[in-house]
Amino acid sequence: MTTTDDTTPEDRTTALTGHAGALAVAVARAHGVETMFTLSGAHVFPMYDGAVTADPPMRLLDVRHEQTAAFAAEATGKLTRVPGLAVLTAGPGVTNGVSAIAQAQFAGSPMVVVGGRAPANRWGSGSLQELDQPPIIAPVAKLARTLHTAGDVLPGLDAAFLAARSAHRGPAFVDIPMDELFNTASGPAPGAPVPARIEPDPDALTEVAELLSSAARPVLVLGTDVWADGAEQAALRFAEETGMPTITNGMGRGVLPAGHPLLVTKARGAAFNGSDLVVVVGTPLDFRLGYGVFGGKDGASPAQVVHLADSPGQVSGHADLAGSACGDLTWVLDGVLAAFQDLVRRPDWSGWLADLQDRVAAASARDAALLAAEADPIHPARIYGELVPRLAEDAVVIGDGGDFVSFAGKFVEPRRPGGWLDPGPYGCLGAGLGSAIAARVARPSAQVVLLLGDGAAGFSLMDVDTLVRHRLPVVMVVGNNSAWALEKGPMQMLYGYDVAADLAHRTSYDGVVRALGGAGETVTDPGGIGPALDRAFAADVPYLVNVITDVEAAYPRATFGI
Ligand SMILES: Cc1ncc(C[n+]2csc(CCOP(=O)(O)OP(=O)(O)O)c2C)c(N)n1
Ligand SMILES: [Mg+2]
Repeated sequence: MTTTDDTTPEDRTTALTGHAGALAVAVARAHGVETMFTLSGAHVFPMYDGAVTADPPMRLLDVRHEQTAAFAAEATGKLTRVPGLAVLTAGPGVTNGVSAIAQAQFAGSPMVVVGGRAPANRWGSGSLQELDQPPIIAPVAKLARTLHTAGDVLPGLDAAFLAARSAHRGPAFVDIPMDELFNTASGPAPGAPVPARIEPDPDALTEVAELLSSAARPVLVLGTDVWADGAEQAALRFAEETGMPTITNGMGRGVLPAGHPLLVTKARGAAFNGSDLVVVVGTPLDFRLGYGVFGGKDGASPAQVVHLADSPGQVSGHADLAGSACGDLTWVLDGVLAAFQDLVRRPDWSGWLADLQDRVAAASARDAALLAAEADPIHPARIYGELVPRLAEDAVVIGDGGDFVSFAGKFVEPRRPGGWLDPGPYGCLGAGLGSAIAARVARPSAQVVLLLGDGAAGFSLMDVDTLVRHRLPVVMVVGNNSAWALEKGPMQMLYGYDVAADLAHRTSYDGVVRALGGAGETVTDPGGIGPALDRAFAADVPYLVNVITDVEAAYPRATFGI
């Protein structure tokens, strides 16, 4: 690729000339991309040539299944808040990435997928993998379009990155016909514009502050977009200055660190049932939050609900809202706080907070017994009893599974934001290895712990091969209950029997990892978990601790999300 400086004083633009793959890499780099996740296909070769000939080269991370490439891009977006980039070859490469793209759309994760596409000059003649892909992707992405010519790549991909990075964030997809991807074009260097911050309506902020000042038992909920929007400091400030009891979910976990006196996630039921005002920030009012209805049991009135969102389209359309505001979440939170502090009436919530704190303490005491359980077969909680004290402050913990991951949500309380990855509202099994690869790359010196149900493990474990080839050590822990437990329990409950819910007895998932060049061990005795984890953290290869757990120890679930 050549770069020319057009240095007339009036027009100091830099022009790029190169094949479309090189131009695409230049755009991605301008938007902060450092790694291209991919699985080979001739339709996208120029993307690789663009990566290896760039100065400096862009890192290529080649995986064993396109779902892993796409989940790695999604996790990169979540962890770094810079769009992750997946390059998927035409046809099946792209369709294998659809679940991860949908997951990114549901979770608001910034990512860009560049798809290969059958050549334009043969379109309609039946060339290999000739599939019109944007119509398949459009329902699950912010943007899905074909860049028809090499000349479209600079502006088209720049626009895709801008869409992915703009609130509400999400996936953007482009495909480029193979003949055009090999073609040369030139154009102005990508501007990589920074998305404009959305200004909230000041009147809406004042109304929310007024609702807050007349609340007796408020609760604050902080979700994924607080982190995605870079509002974690504003959110902590808001919680601490108002003194509101706070519950976190998704990537909002860790905004109030574990043990923070205002963090009442462990008293969630009592907080929501007893509250008269729930202020939900940066997360949809979906099944995870009772569809936005809090309390109202036994003839009591439900709590009033305020929804604060990162963009207009995210404000709930189905919930009965007492107030709402949208925009850049730092501005929203600081704006509500300033308006609240201007009000004469500053309510005293200390009694309400103290009551919830007592409940948190009681719940923690109850948990302590489970975390130390000596049961045989092993209770999954015991794994967290051993893992949590071994986690460093900057650990990245990834959950991929059913009940096993629900237990993680209950027992692993992050000490800082940006280190907890769960599947989010799309709930797609199989993100595990892709997320672990992304985490190891994004946080080279942090602990990376991947928690896998034995069922979930089957979706992506072959990509341990990728960890091995690219020398990416991570710690994997399988909660091996020989079942799809999160489905087995409900089916038993509904039918009194279950089918299609059992897995092979005590499969050696650590053996799979060893066969692929990593290491690991099976643990059947509760006392063996801690030492096995120590060996896993000390290993310099991917290491899987396969813990045989009790299938009867189901997660006590209040909702199945339907
Ligand atoms: C791609 C995908 N397929 C199926 C499901 C439905 N599902 C949700 S949880 C679950 C069971 C997971 O089993 P496992 O990973 O072993 O965890 P466990 O519940 O046994 O702890 C299934 C099948 C899903 N969420 N995603
Ligand atoms: Mg299982």
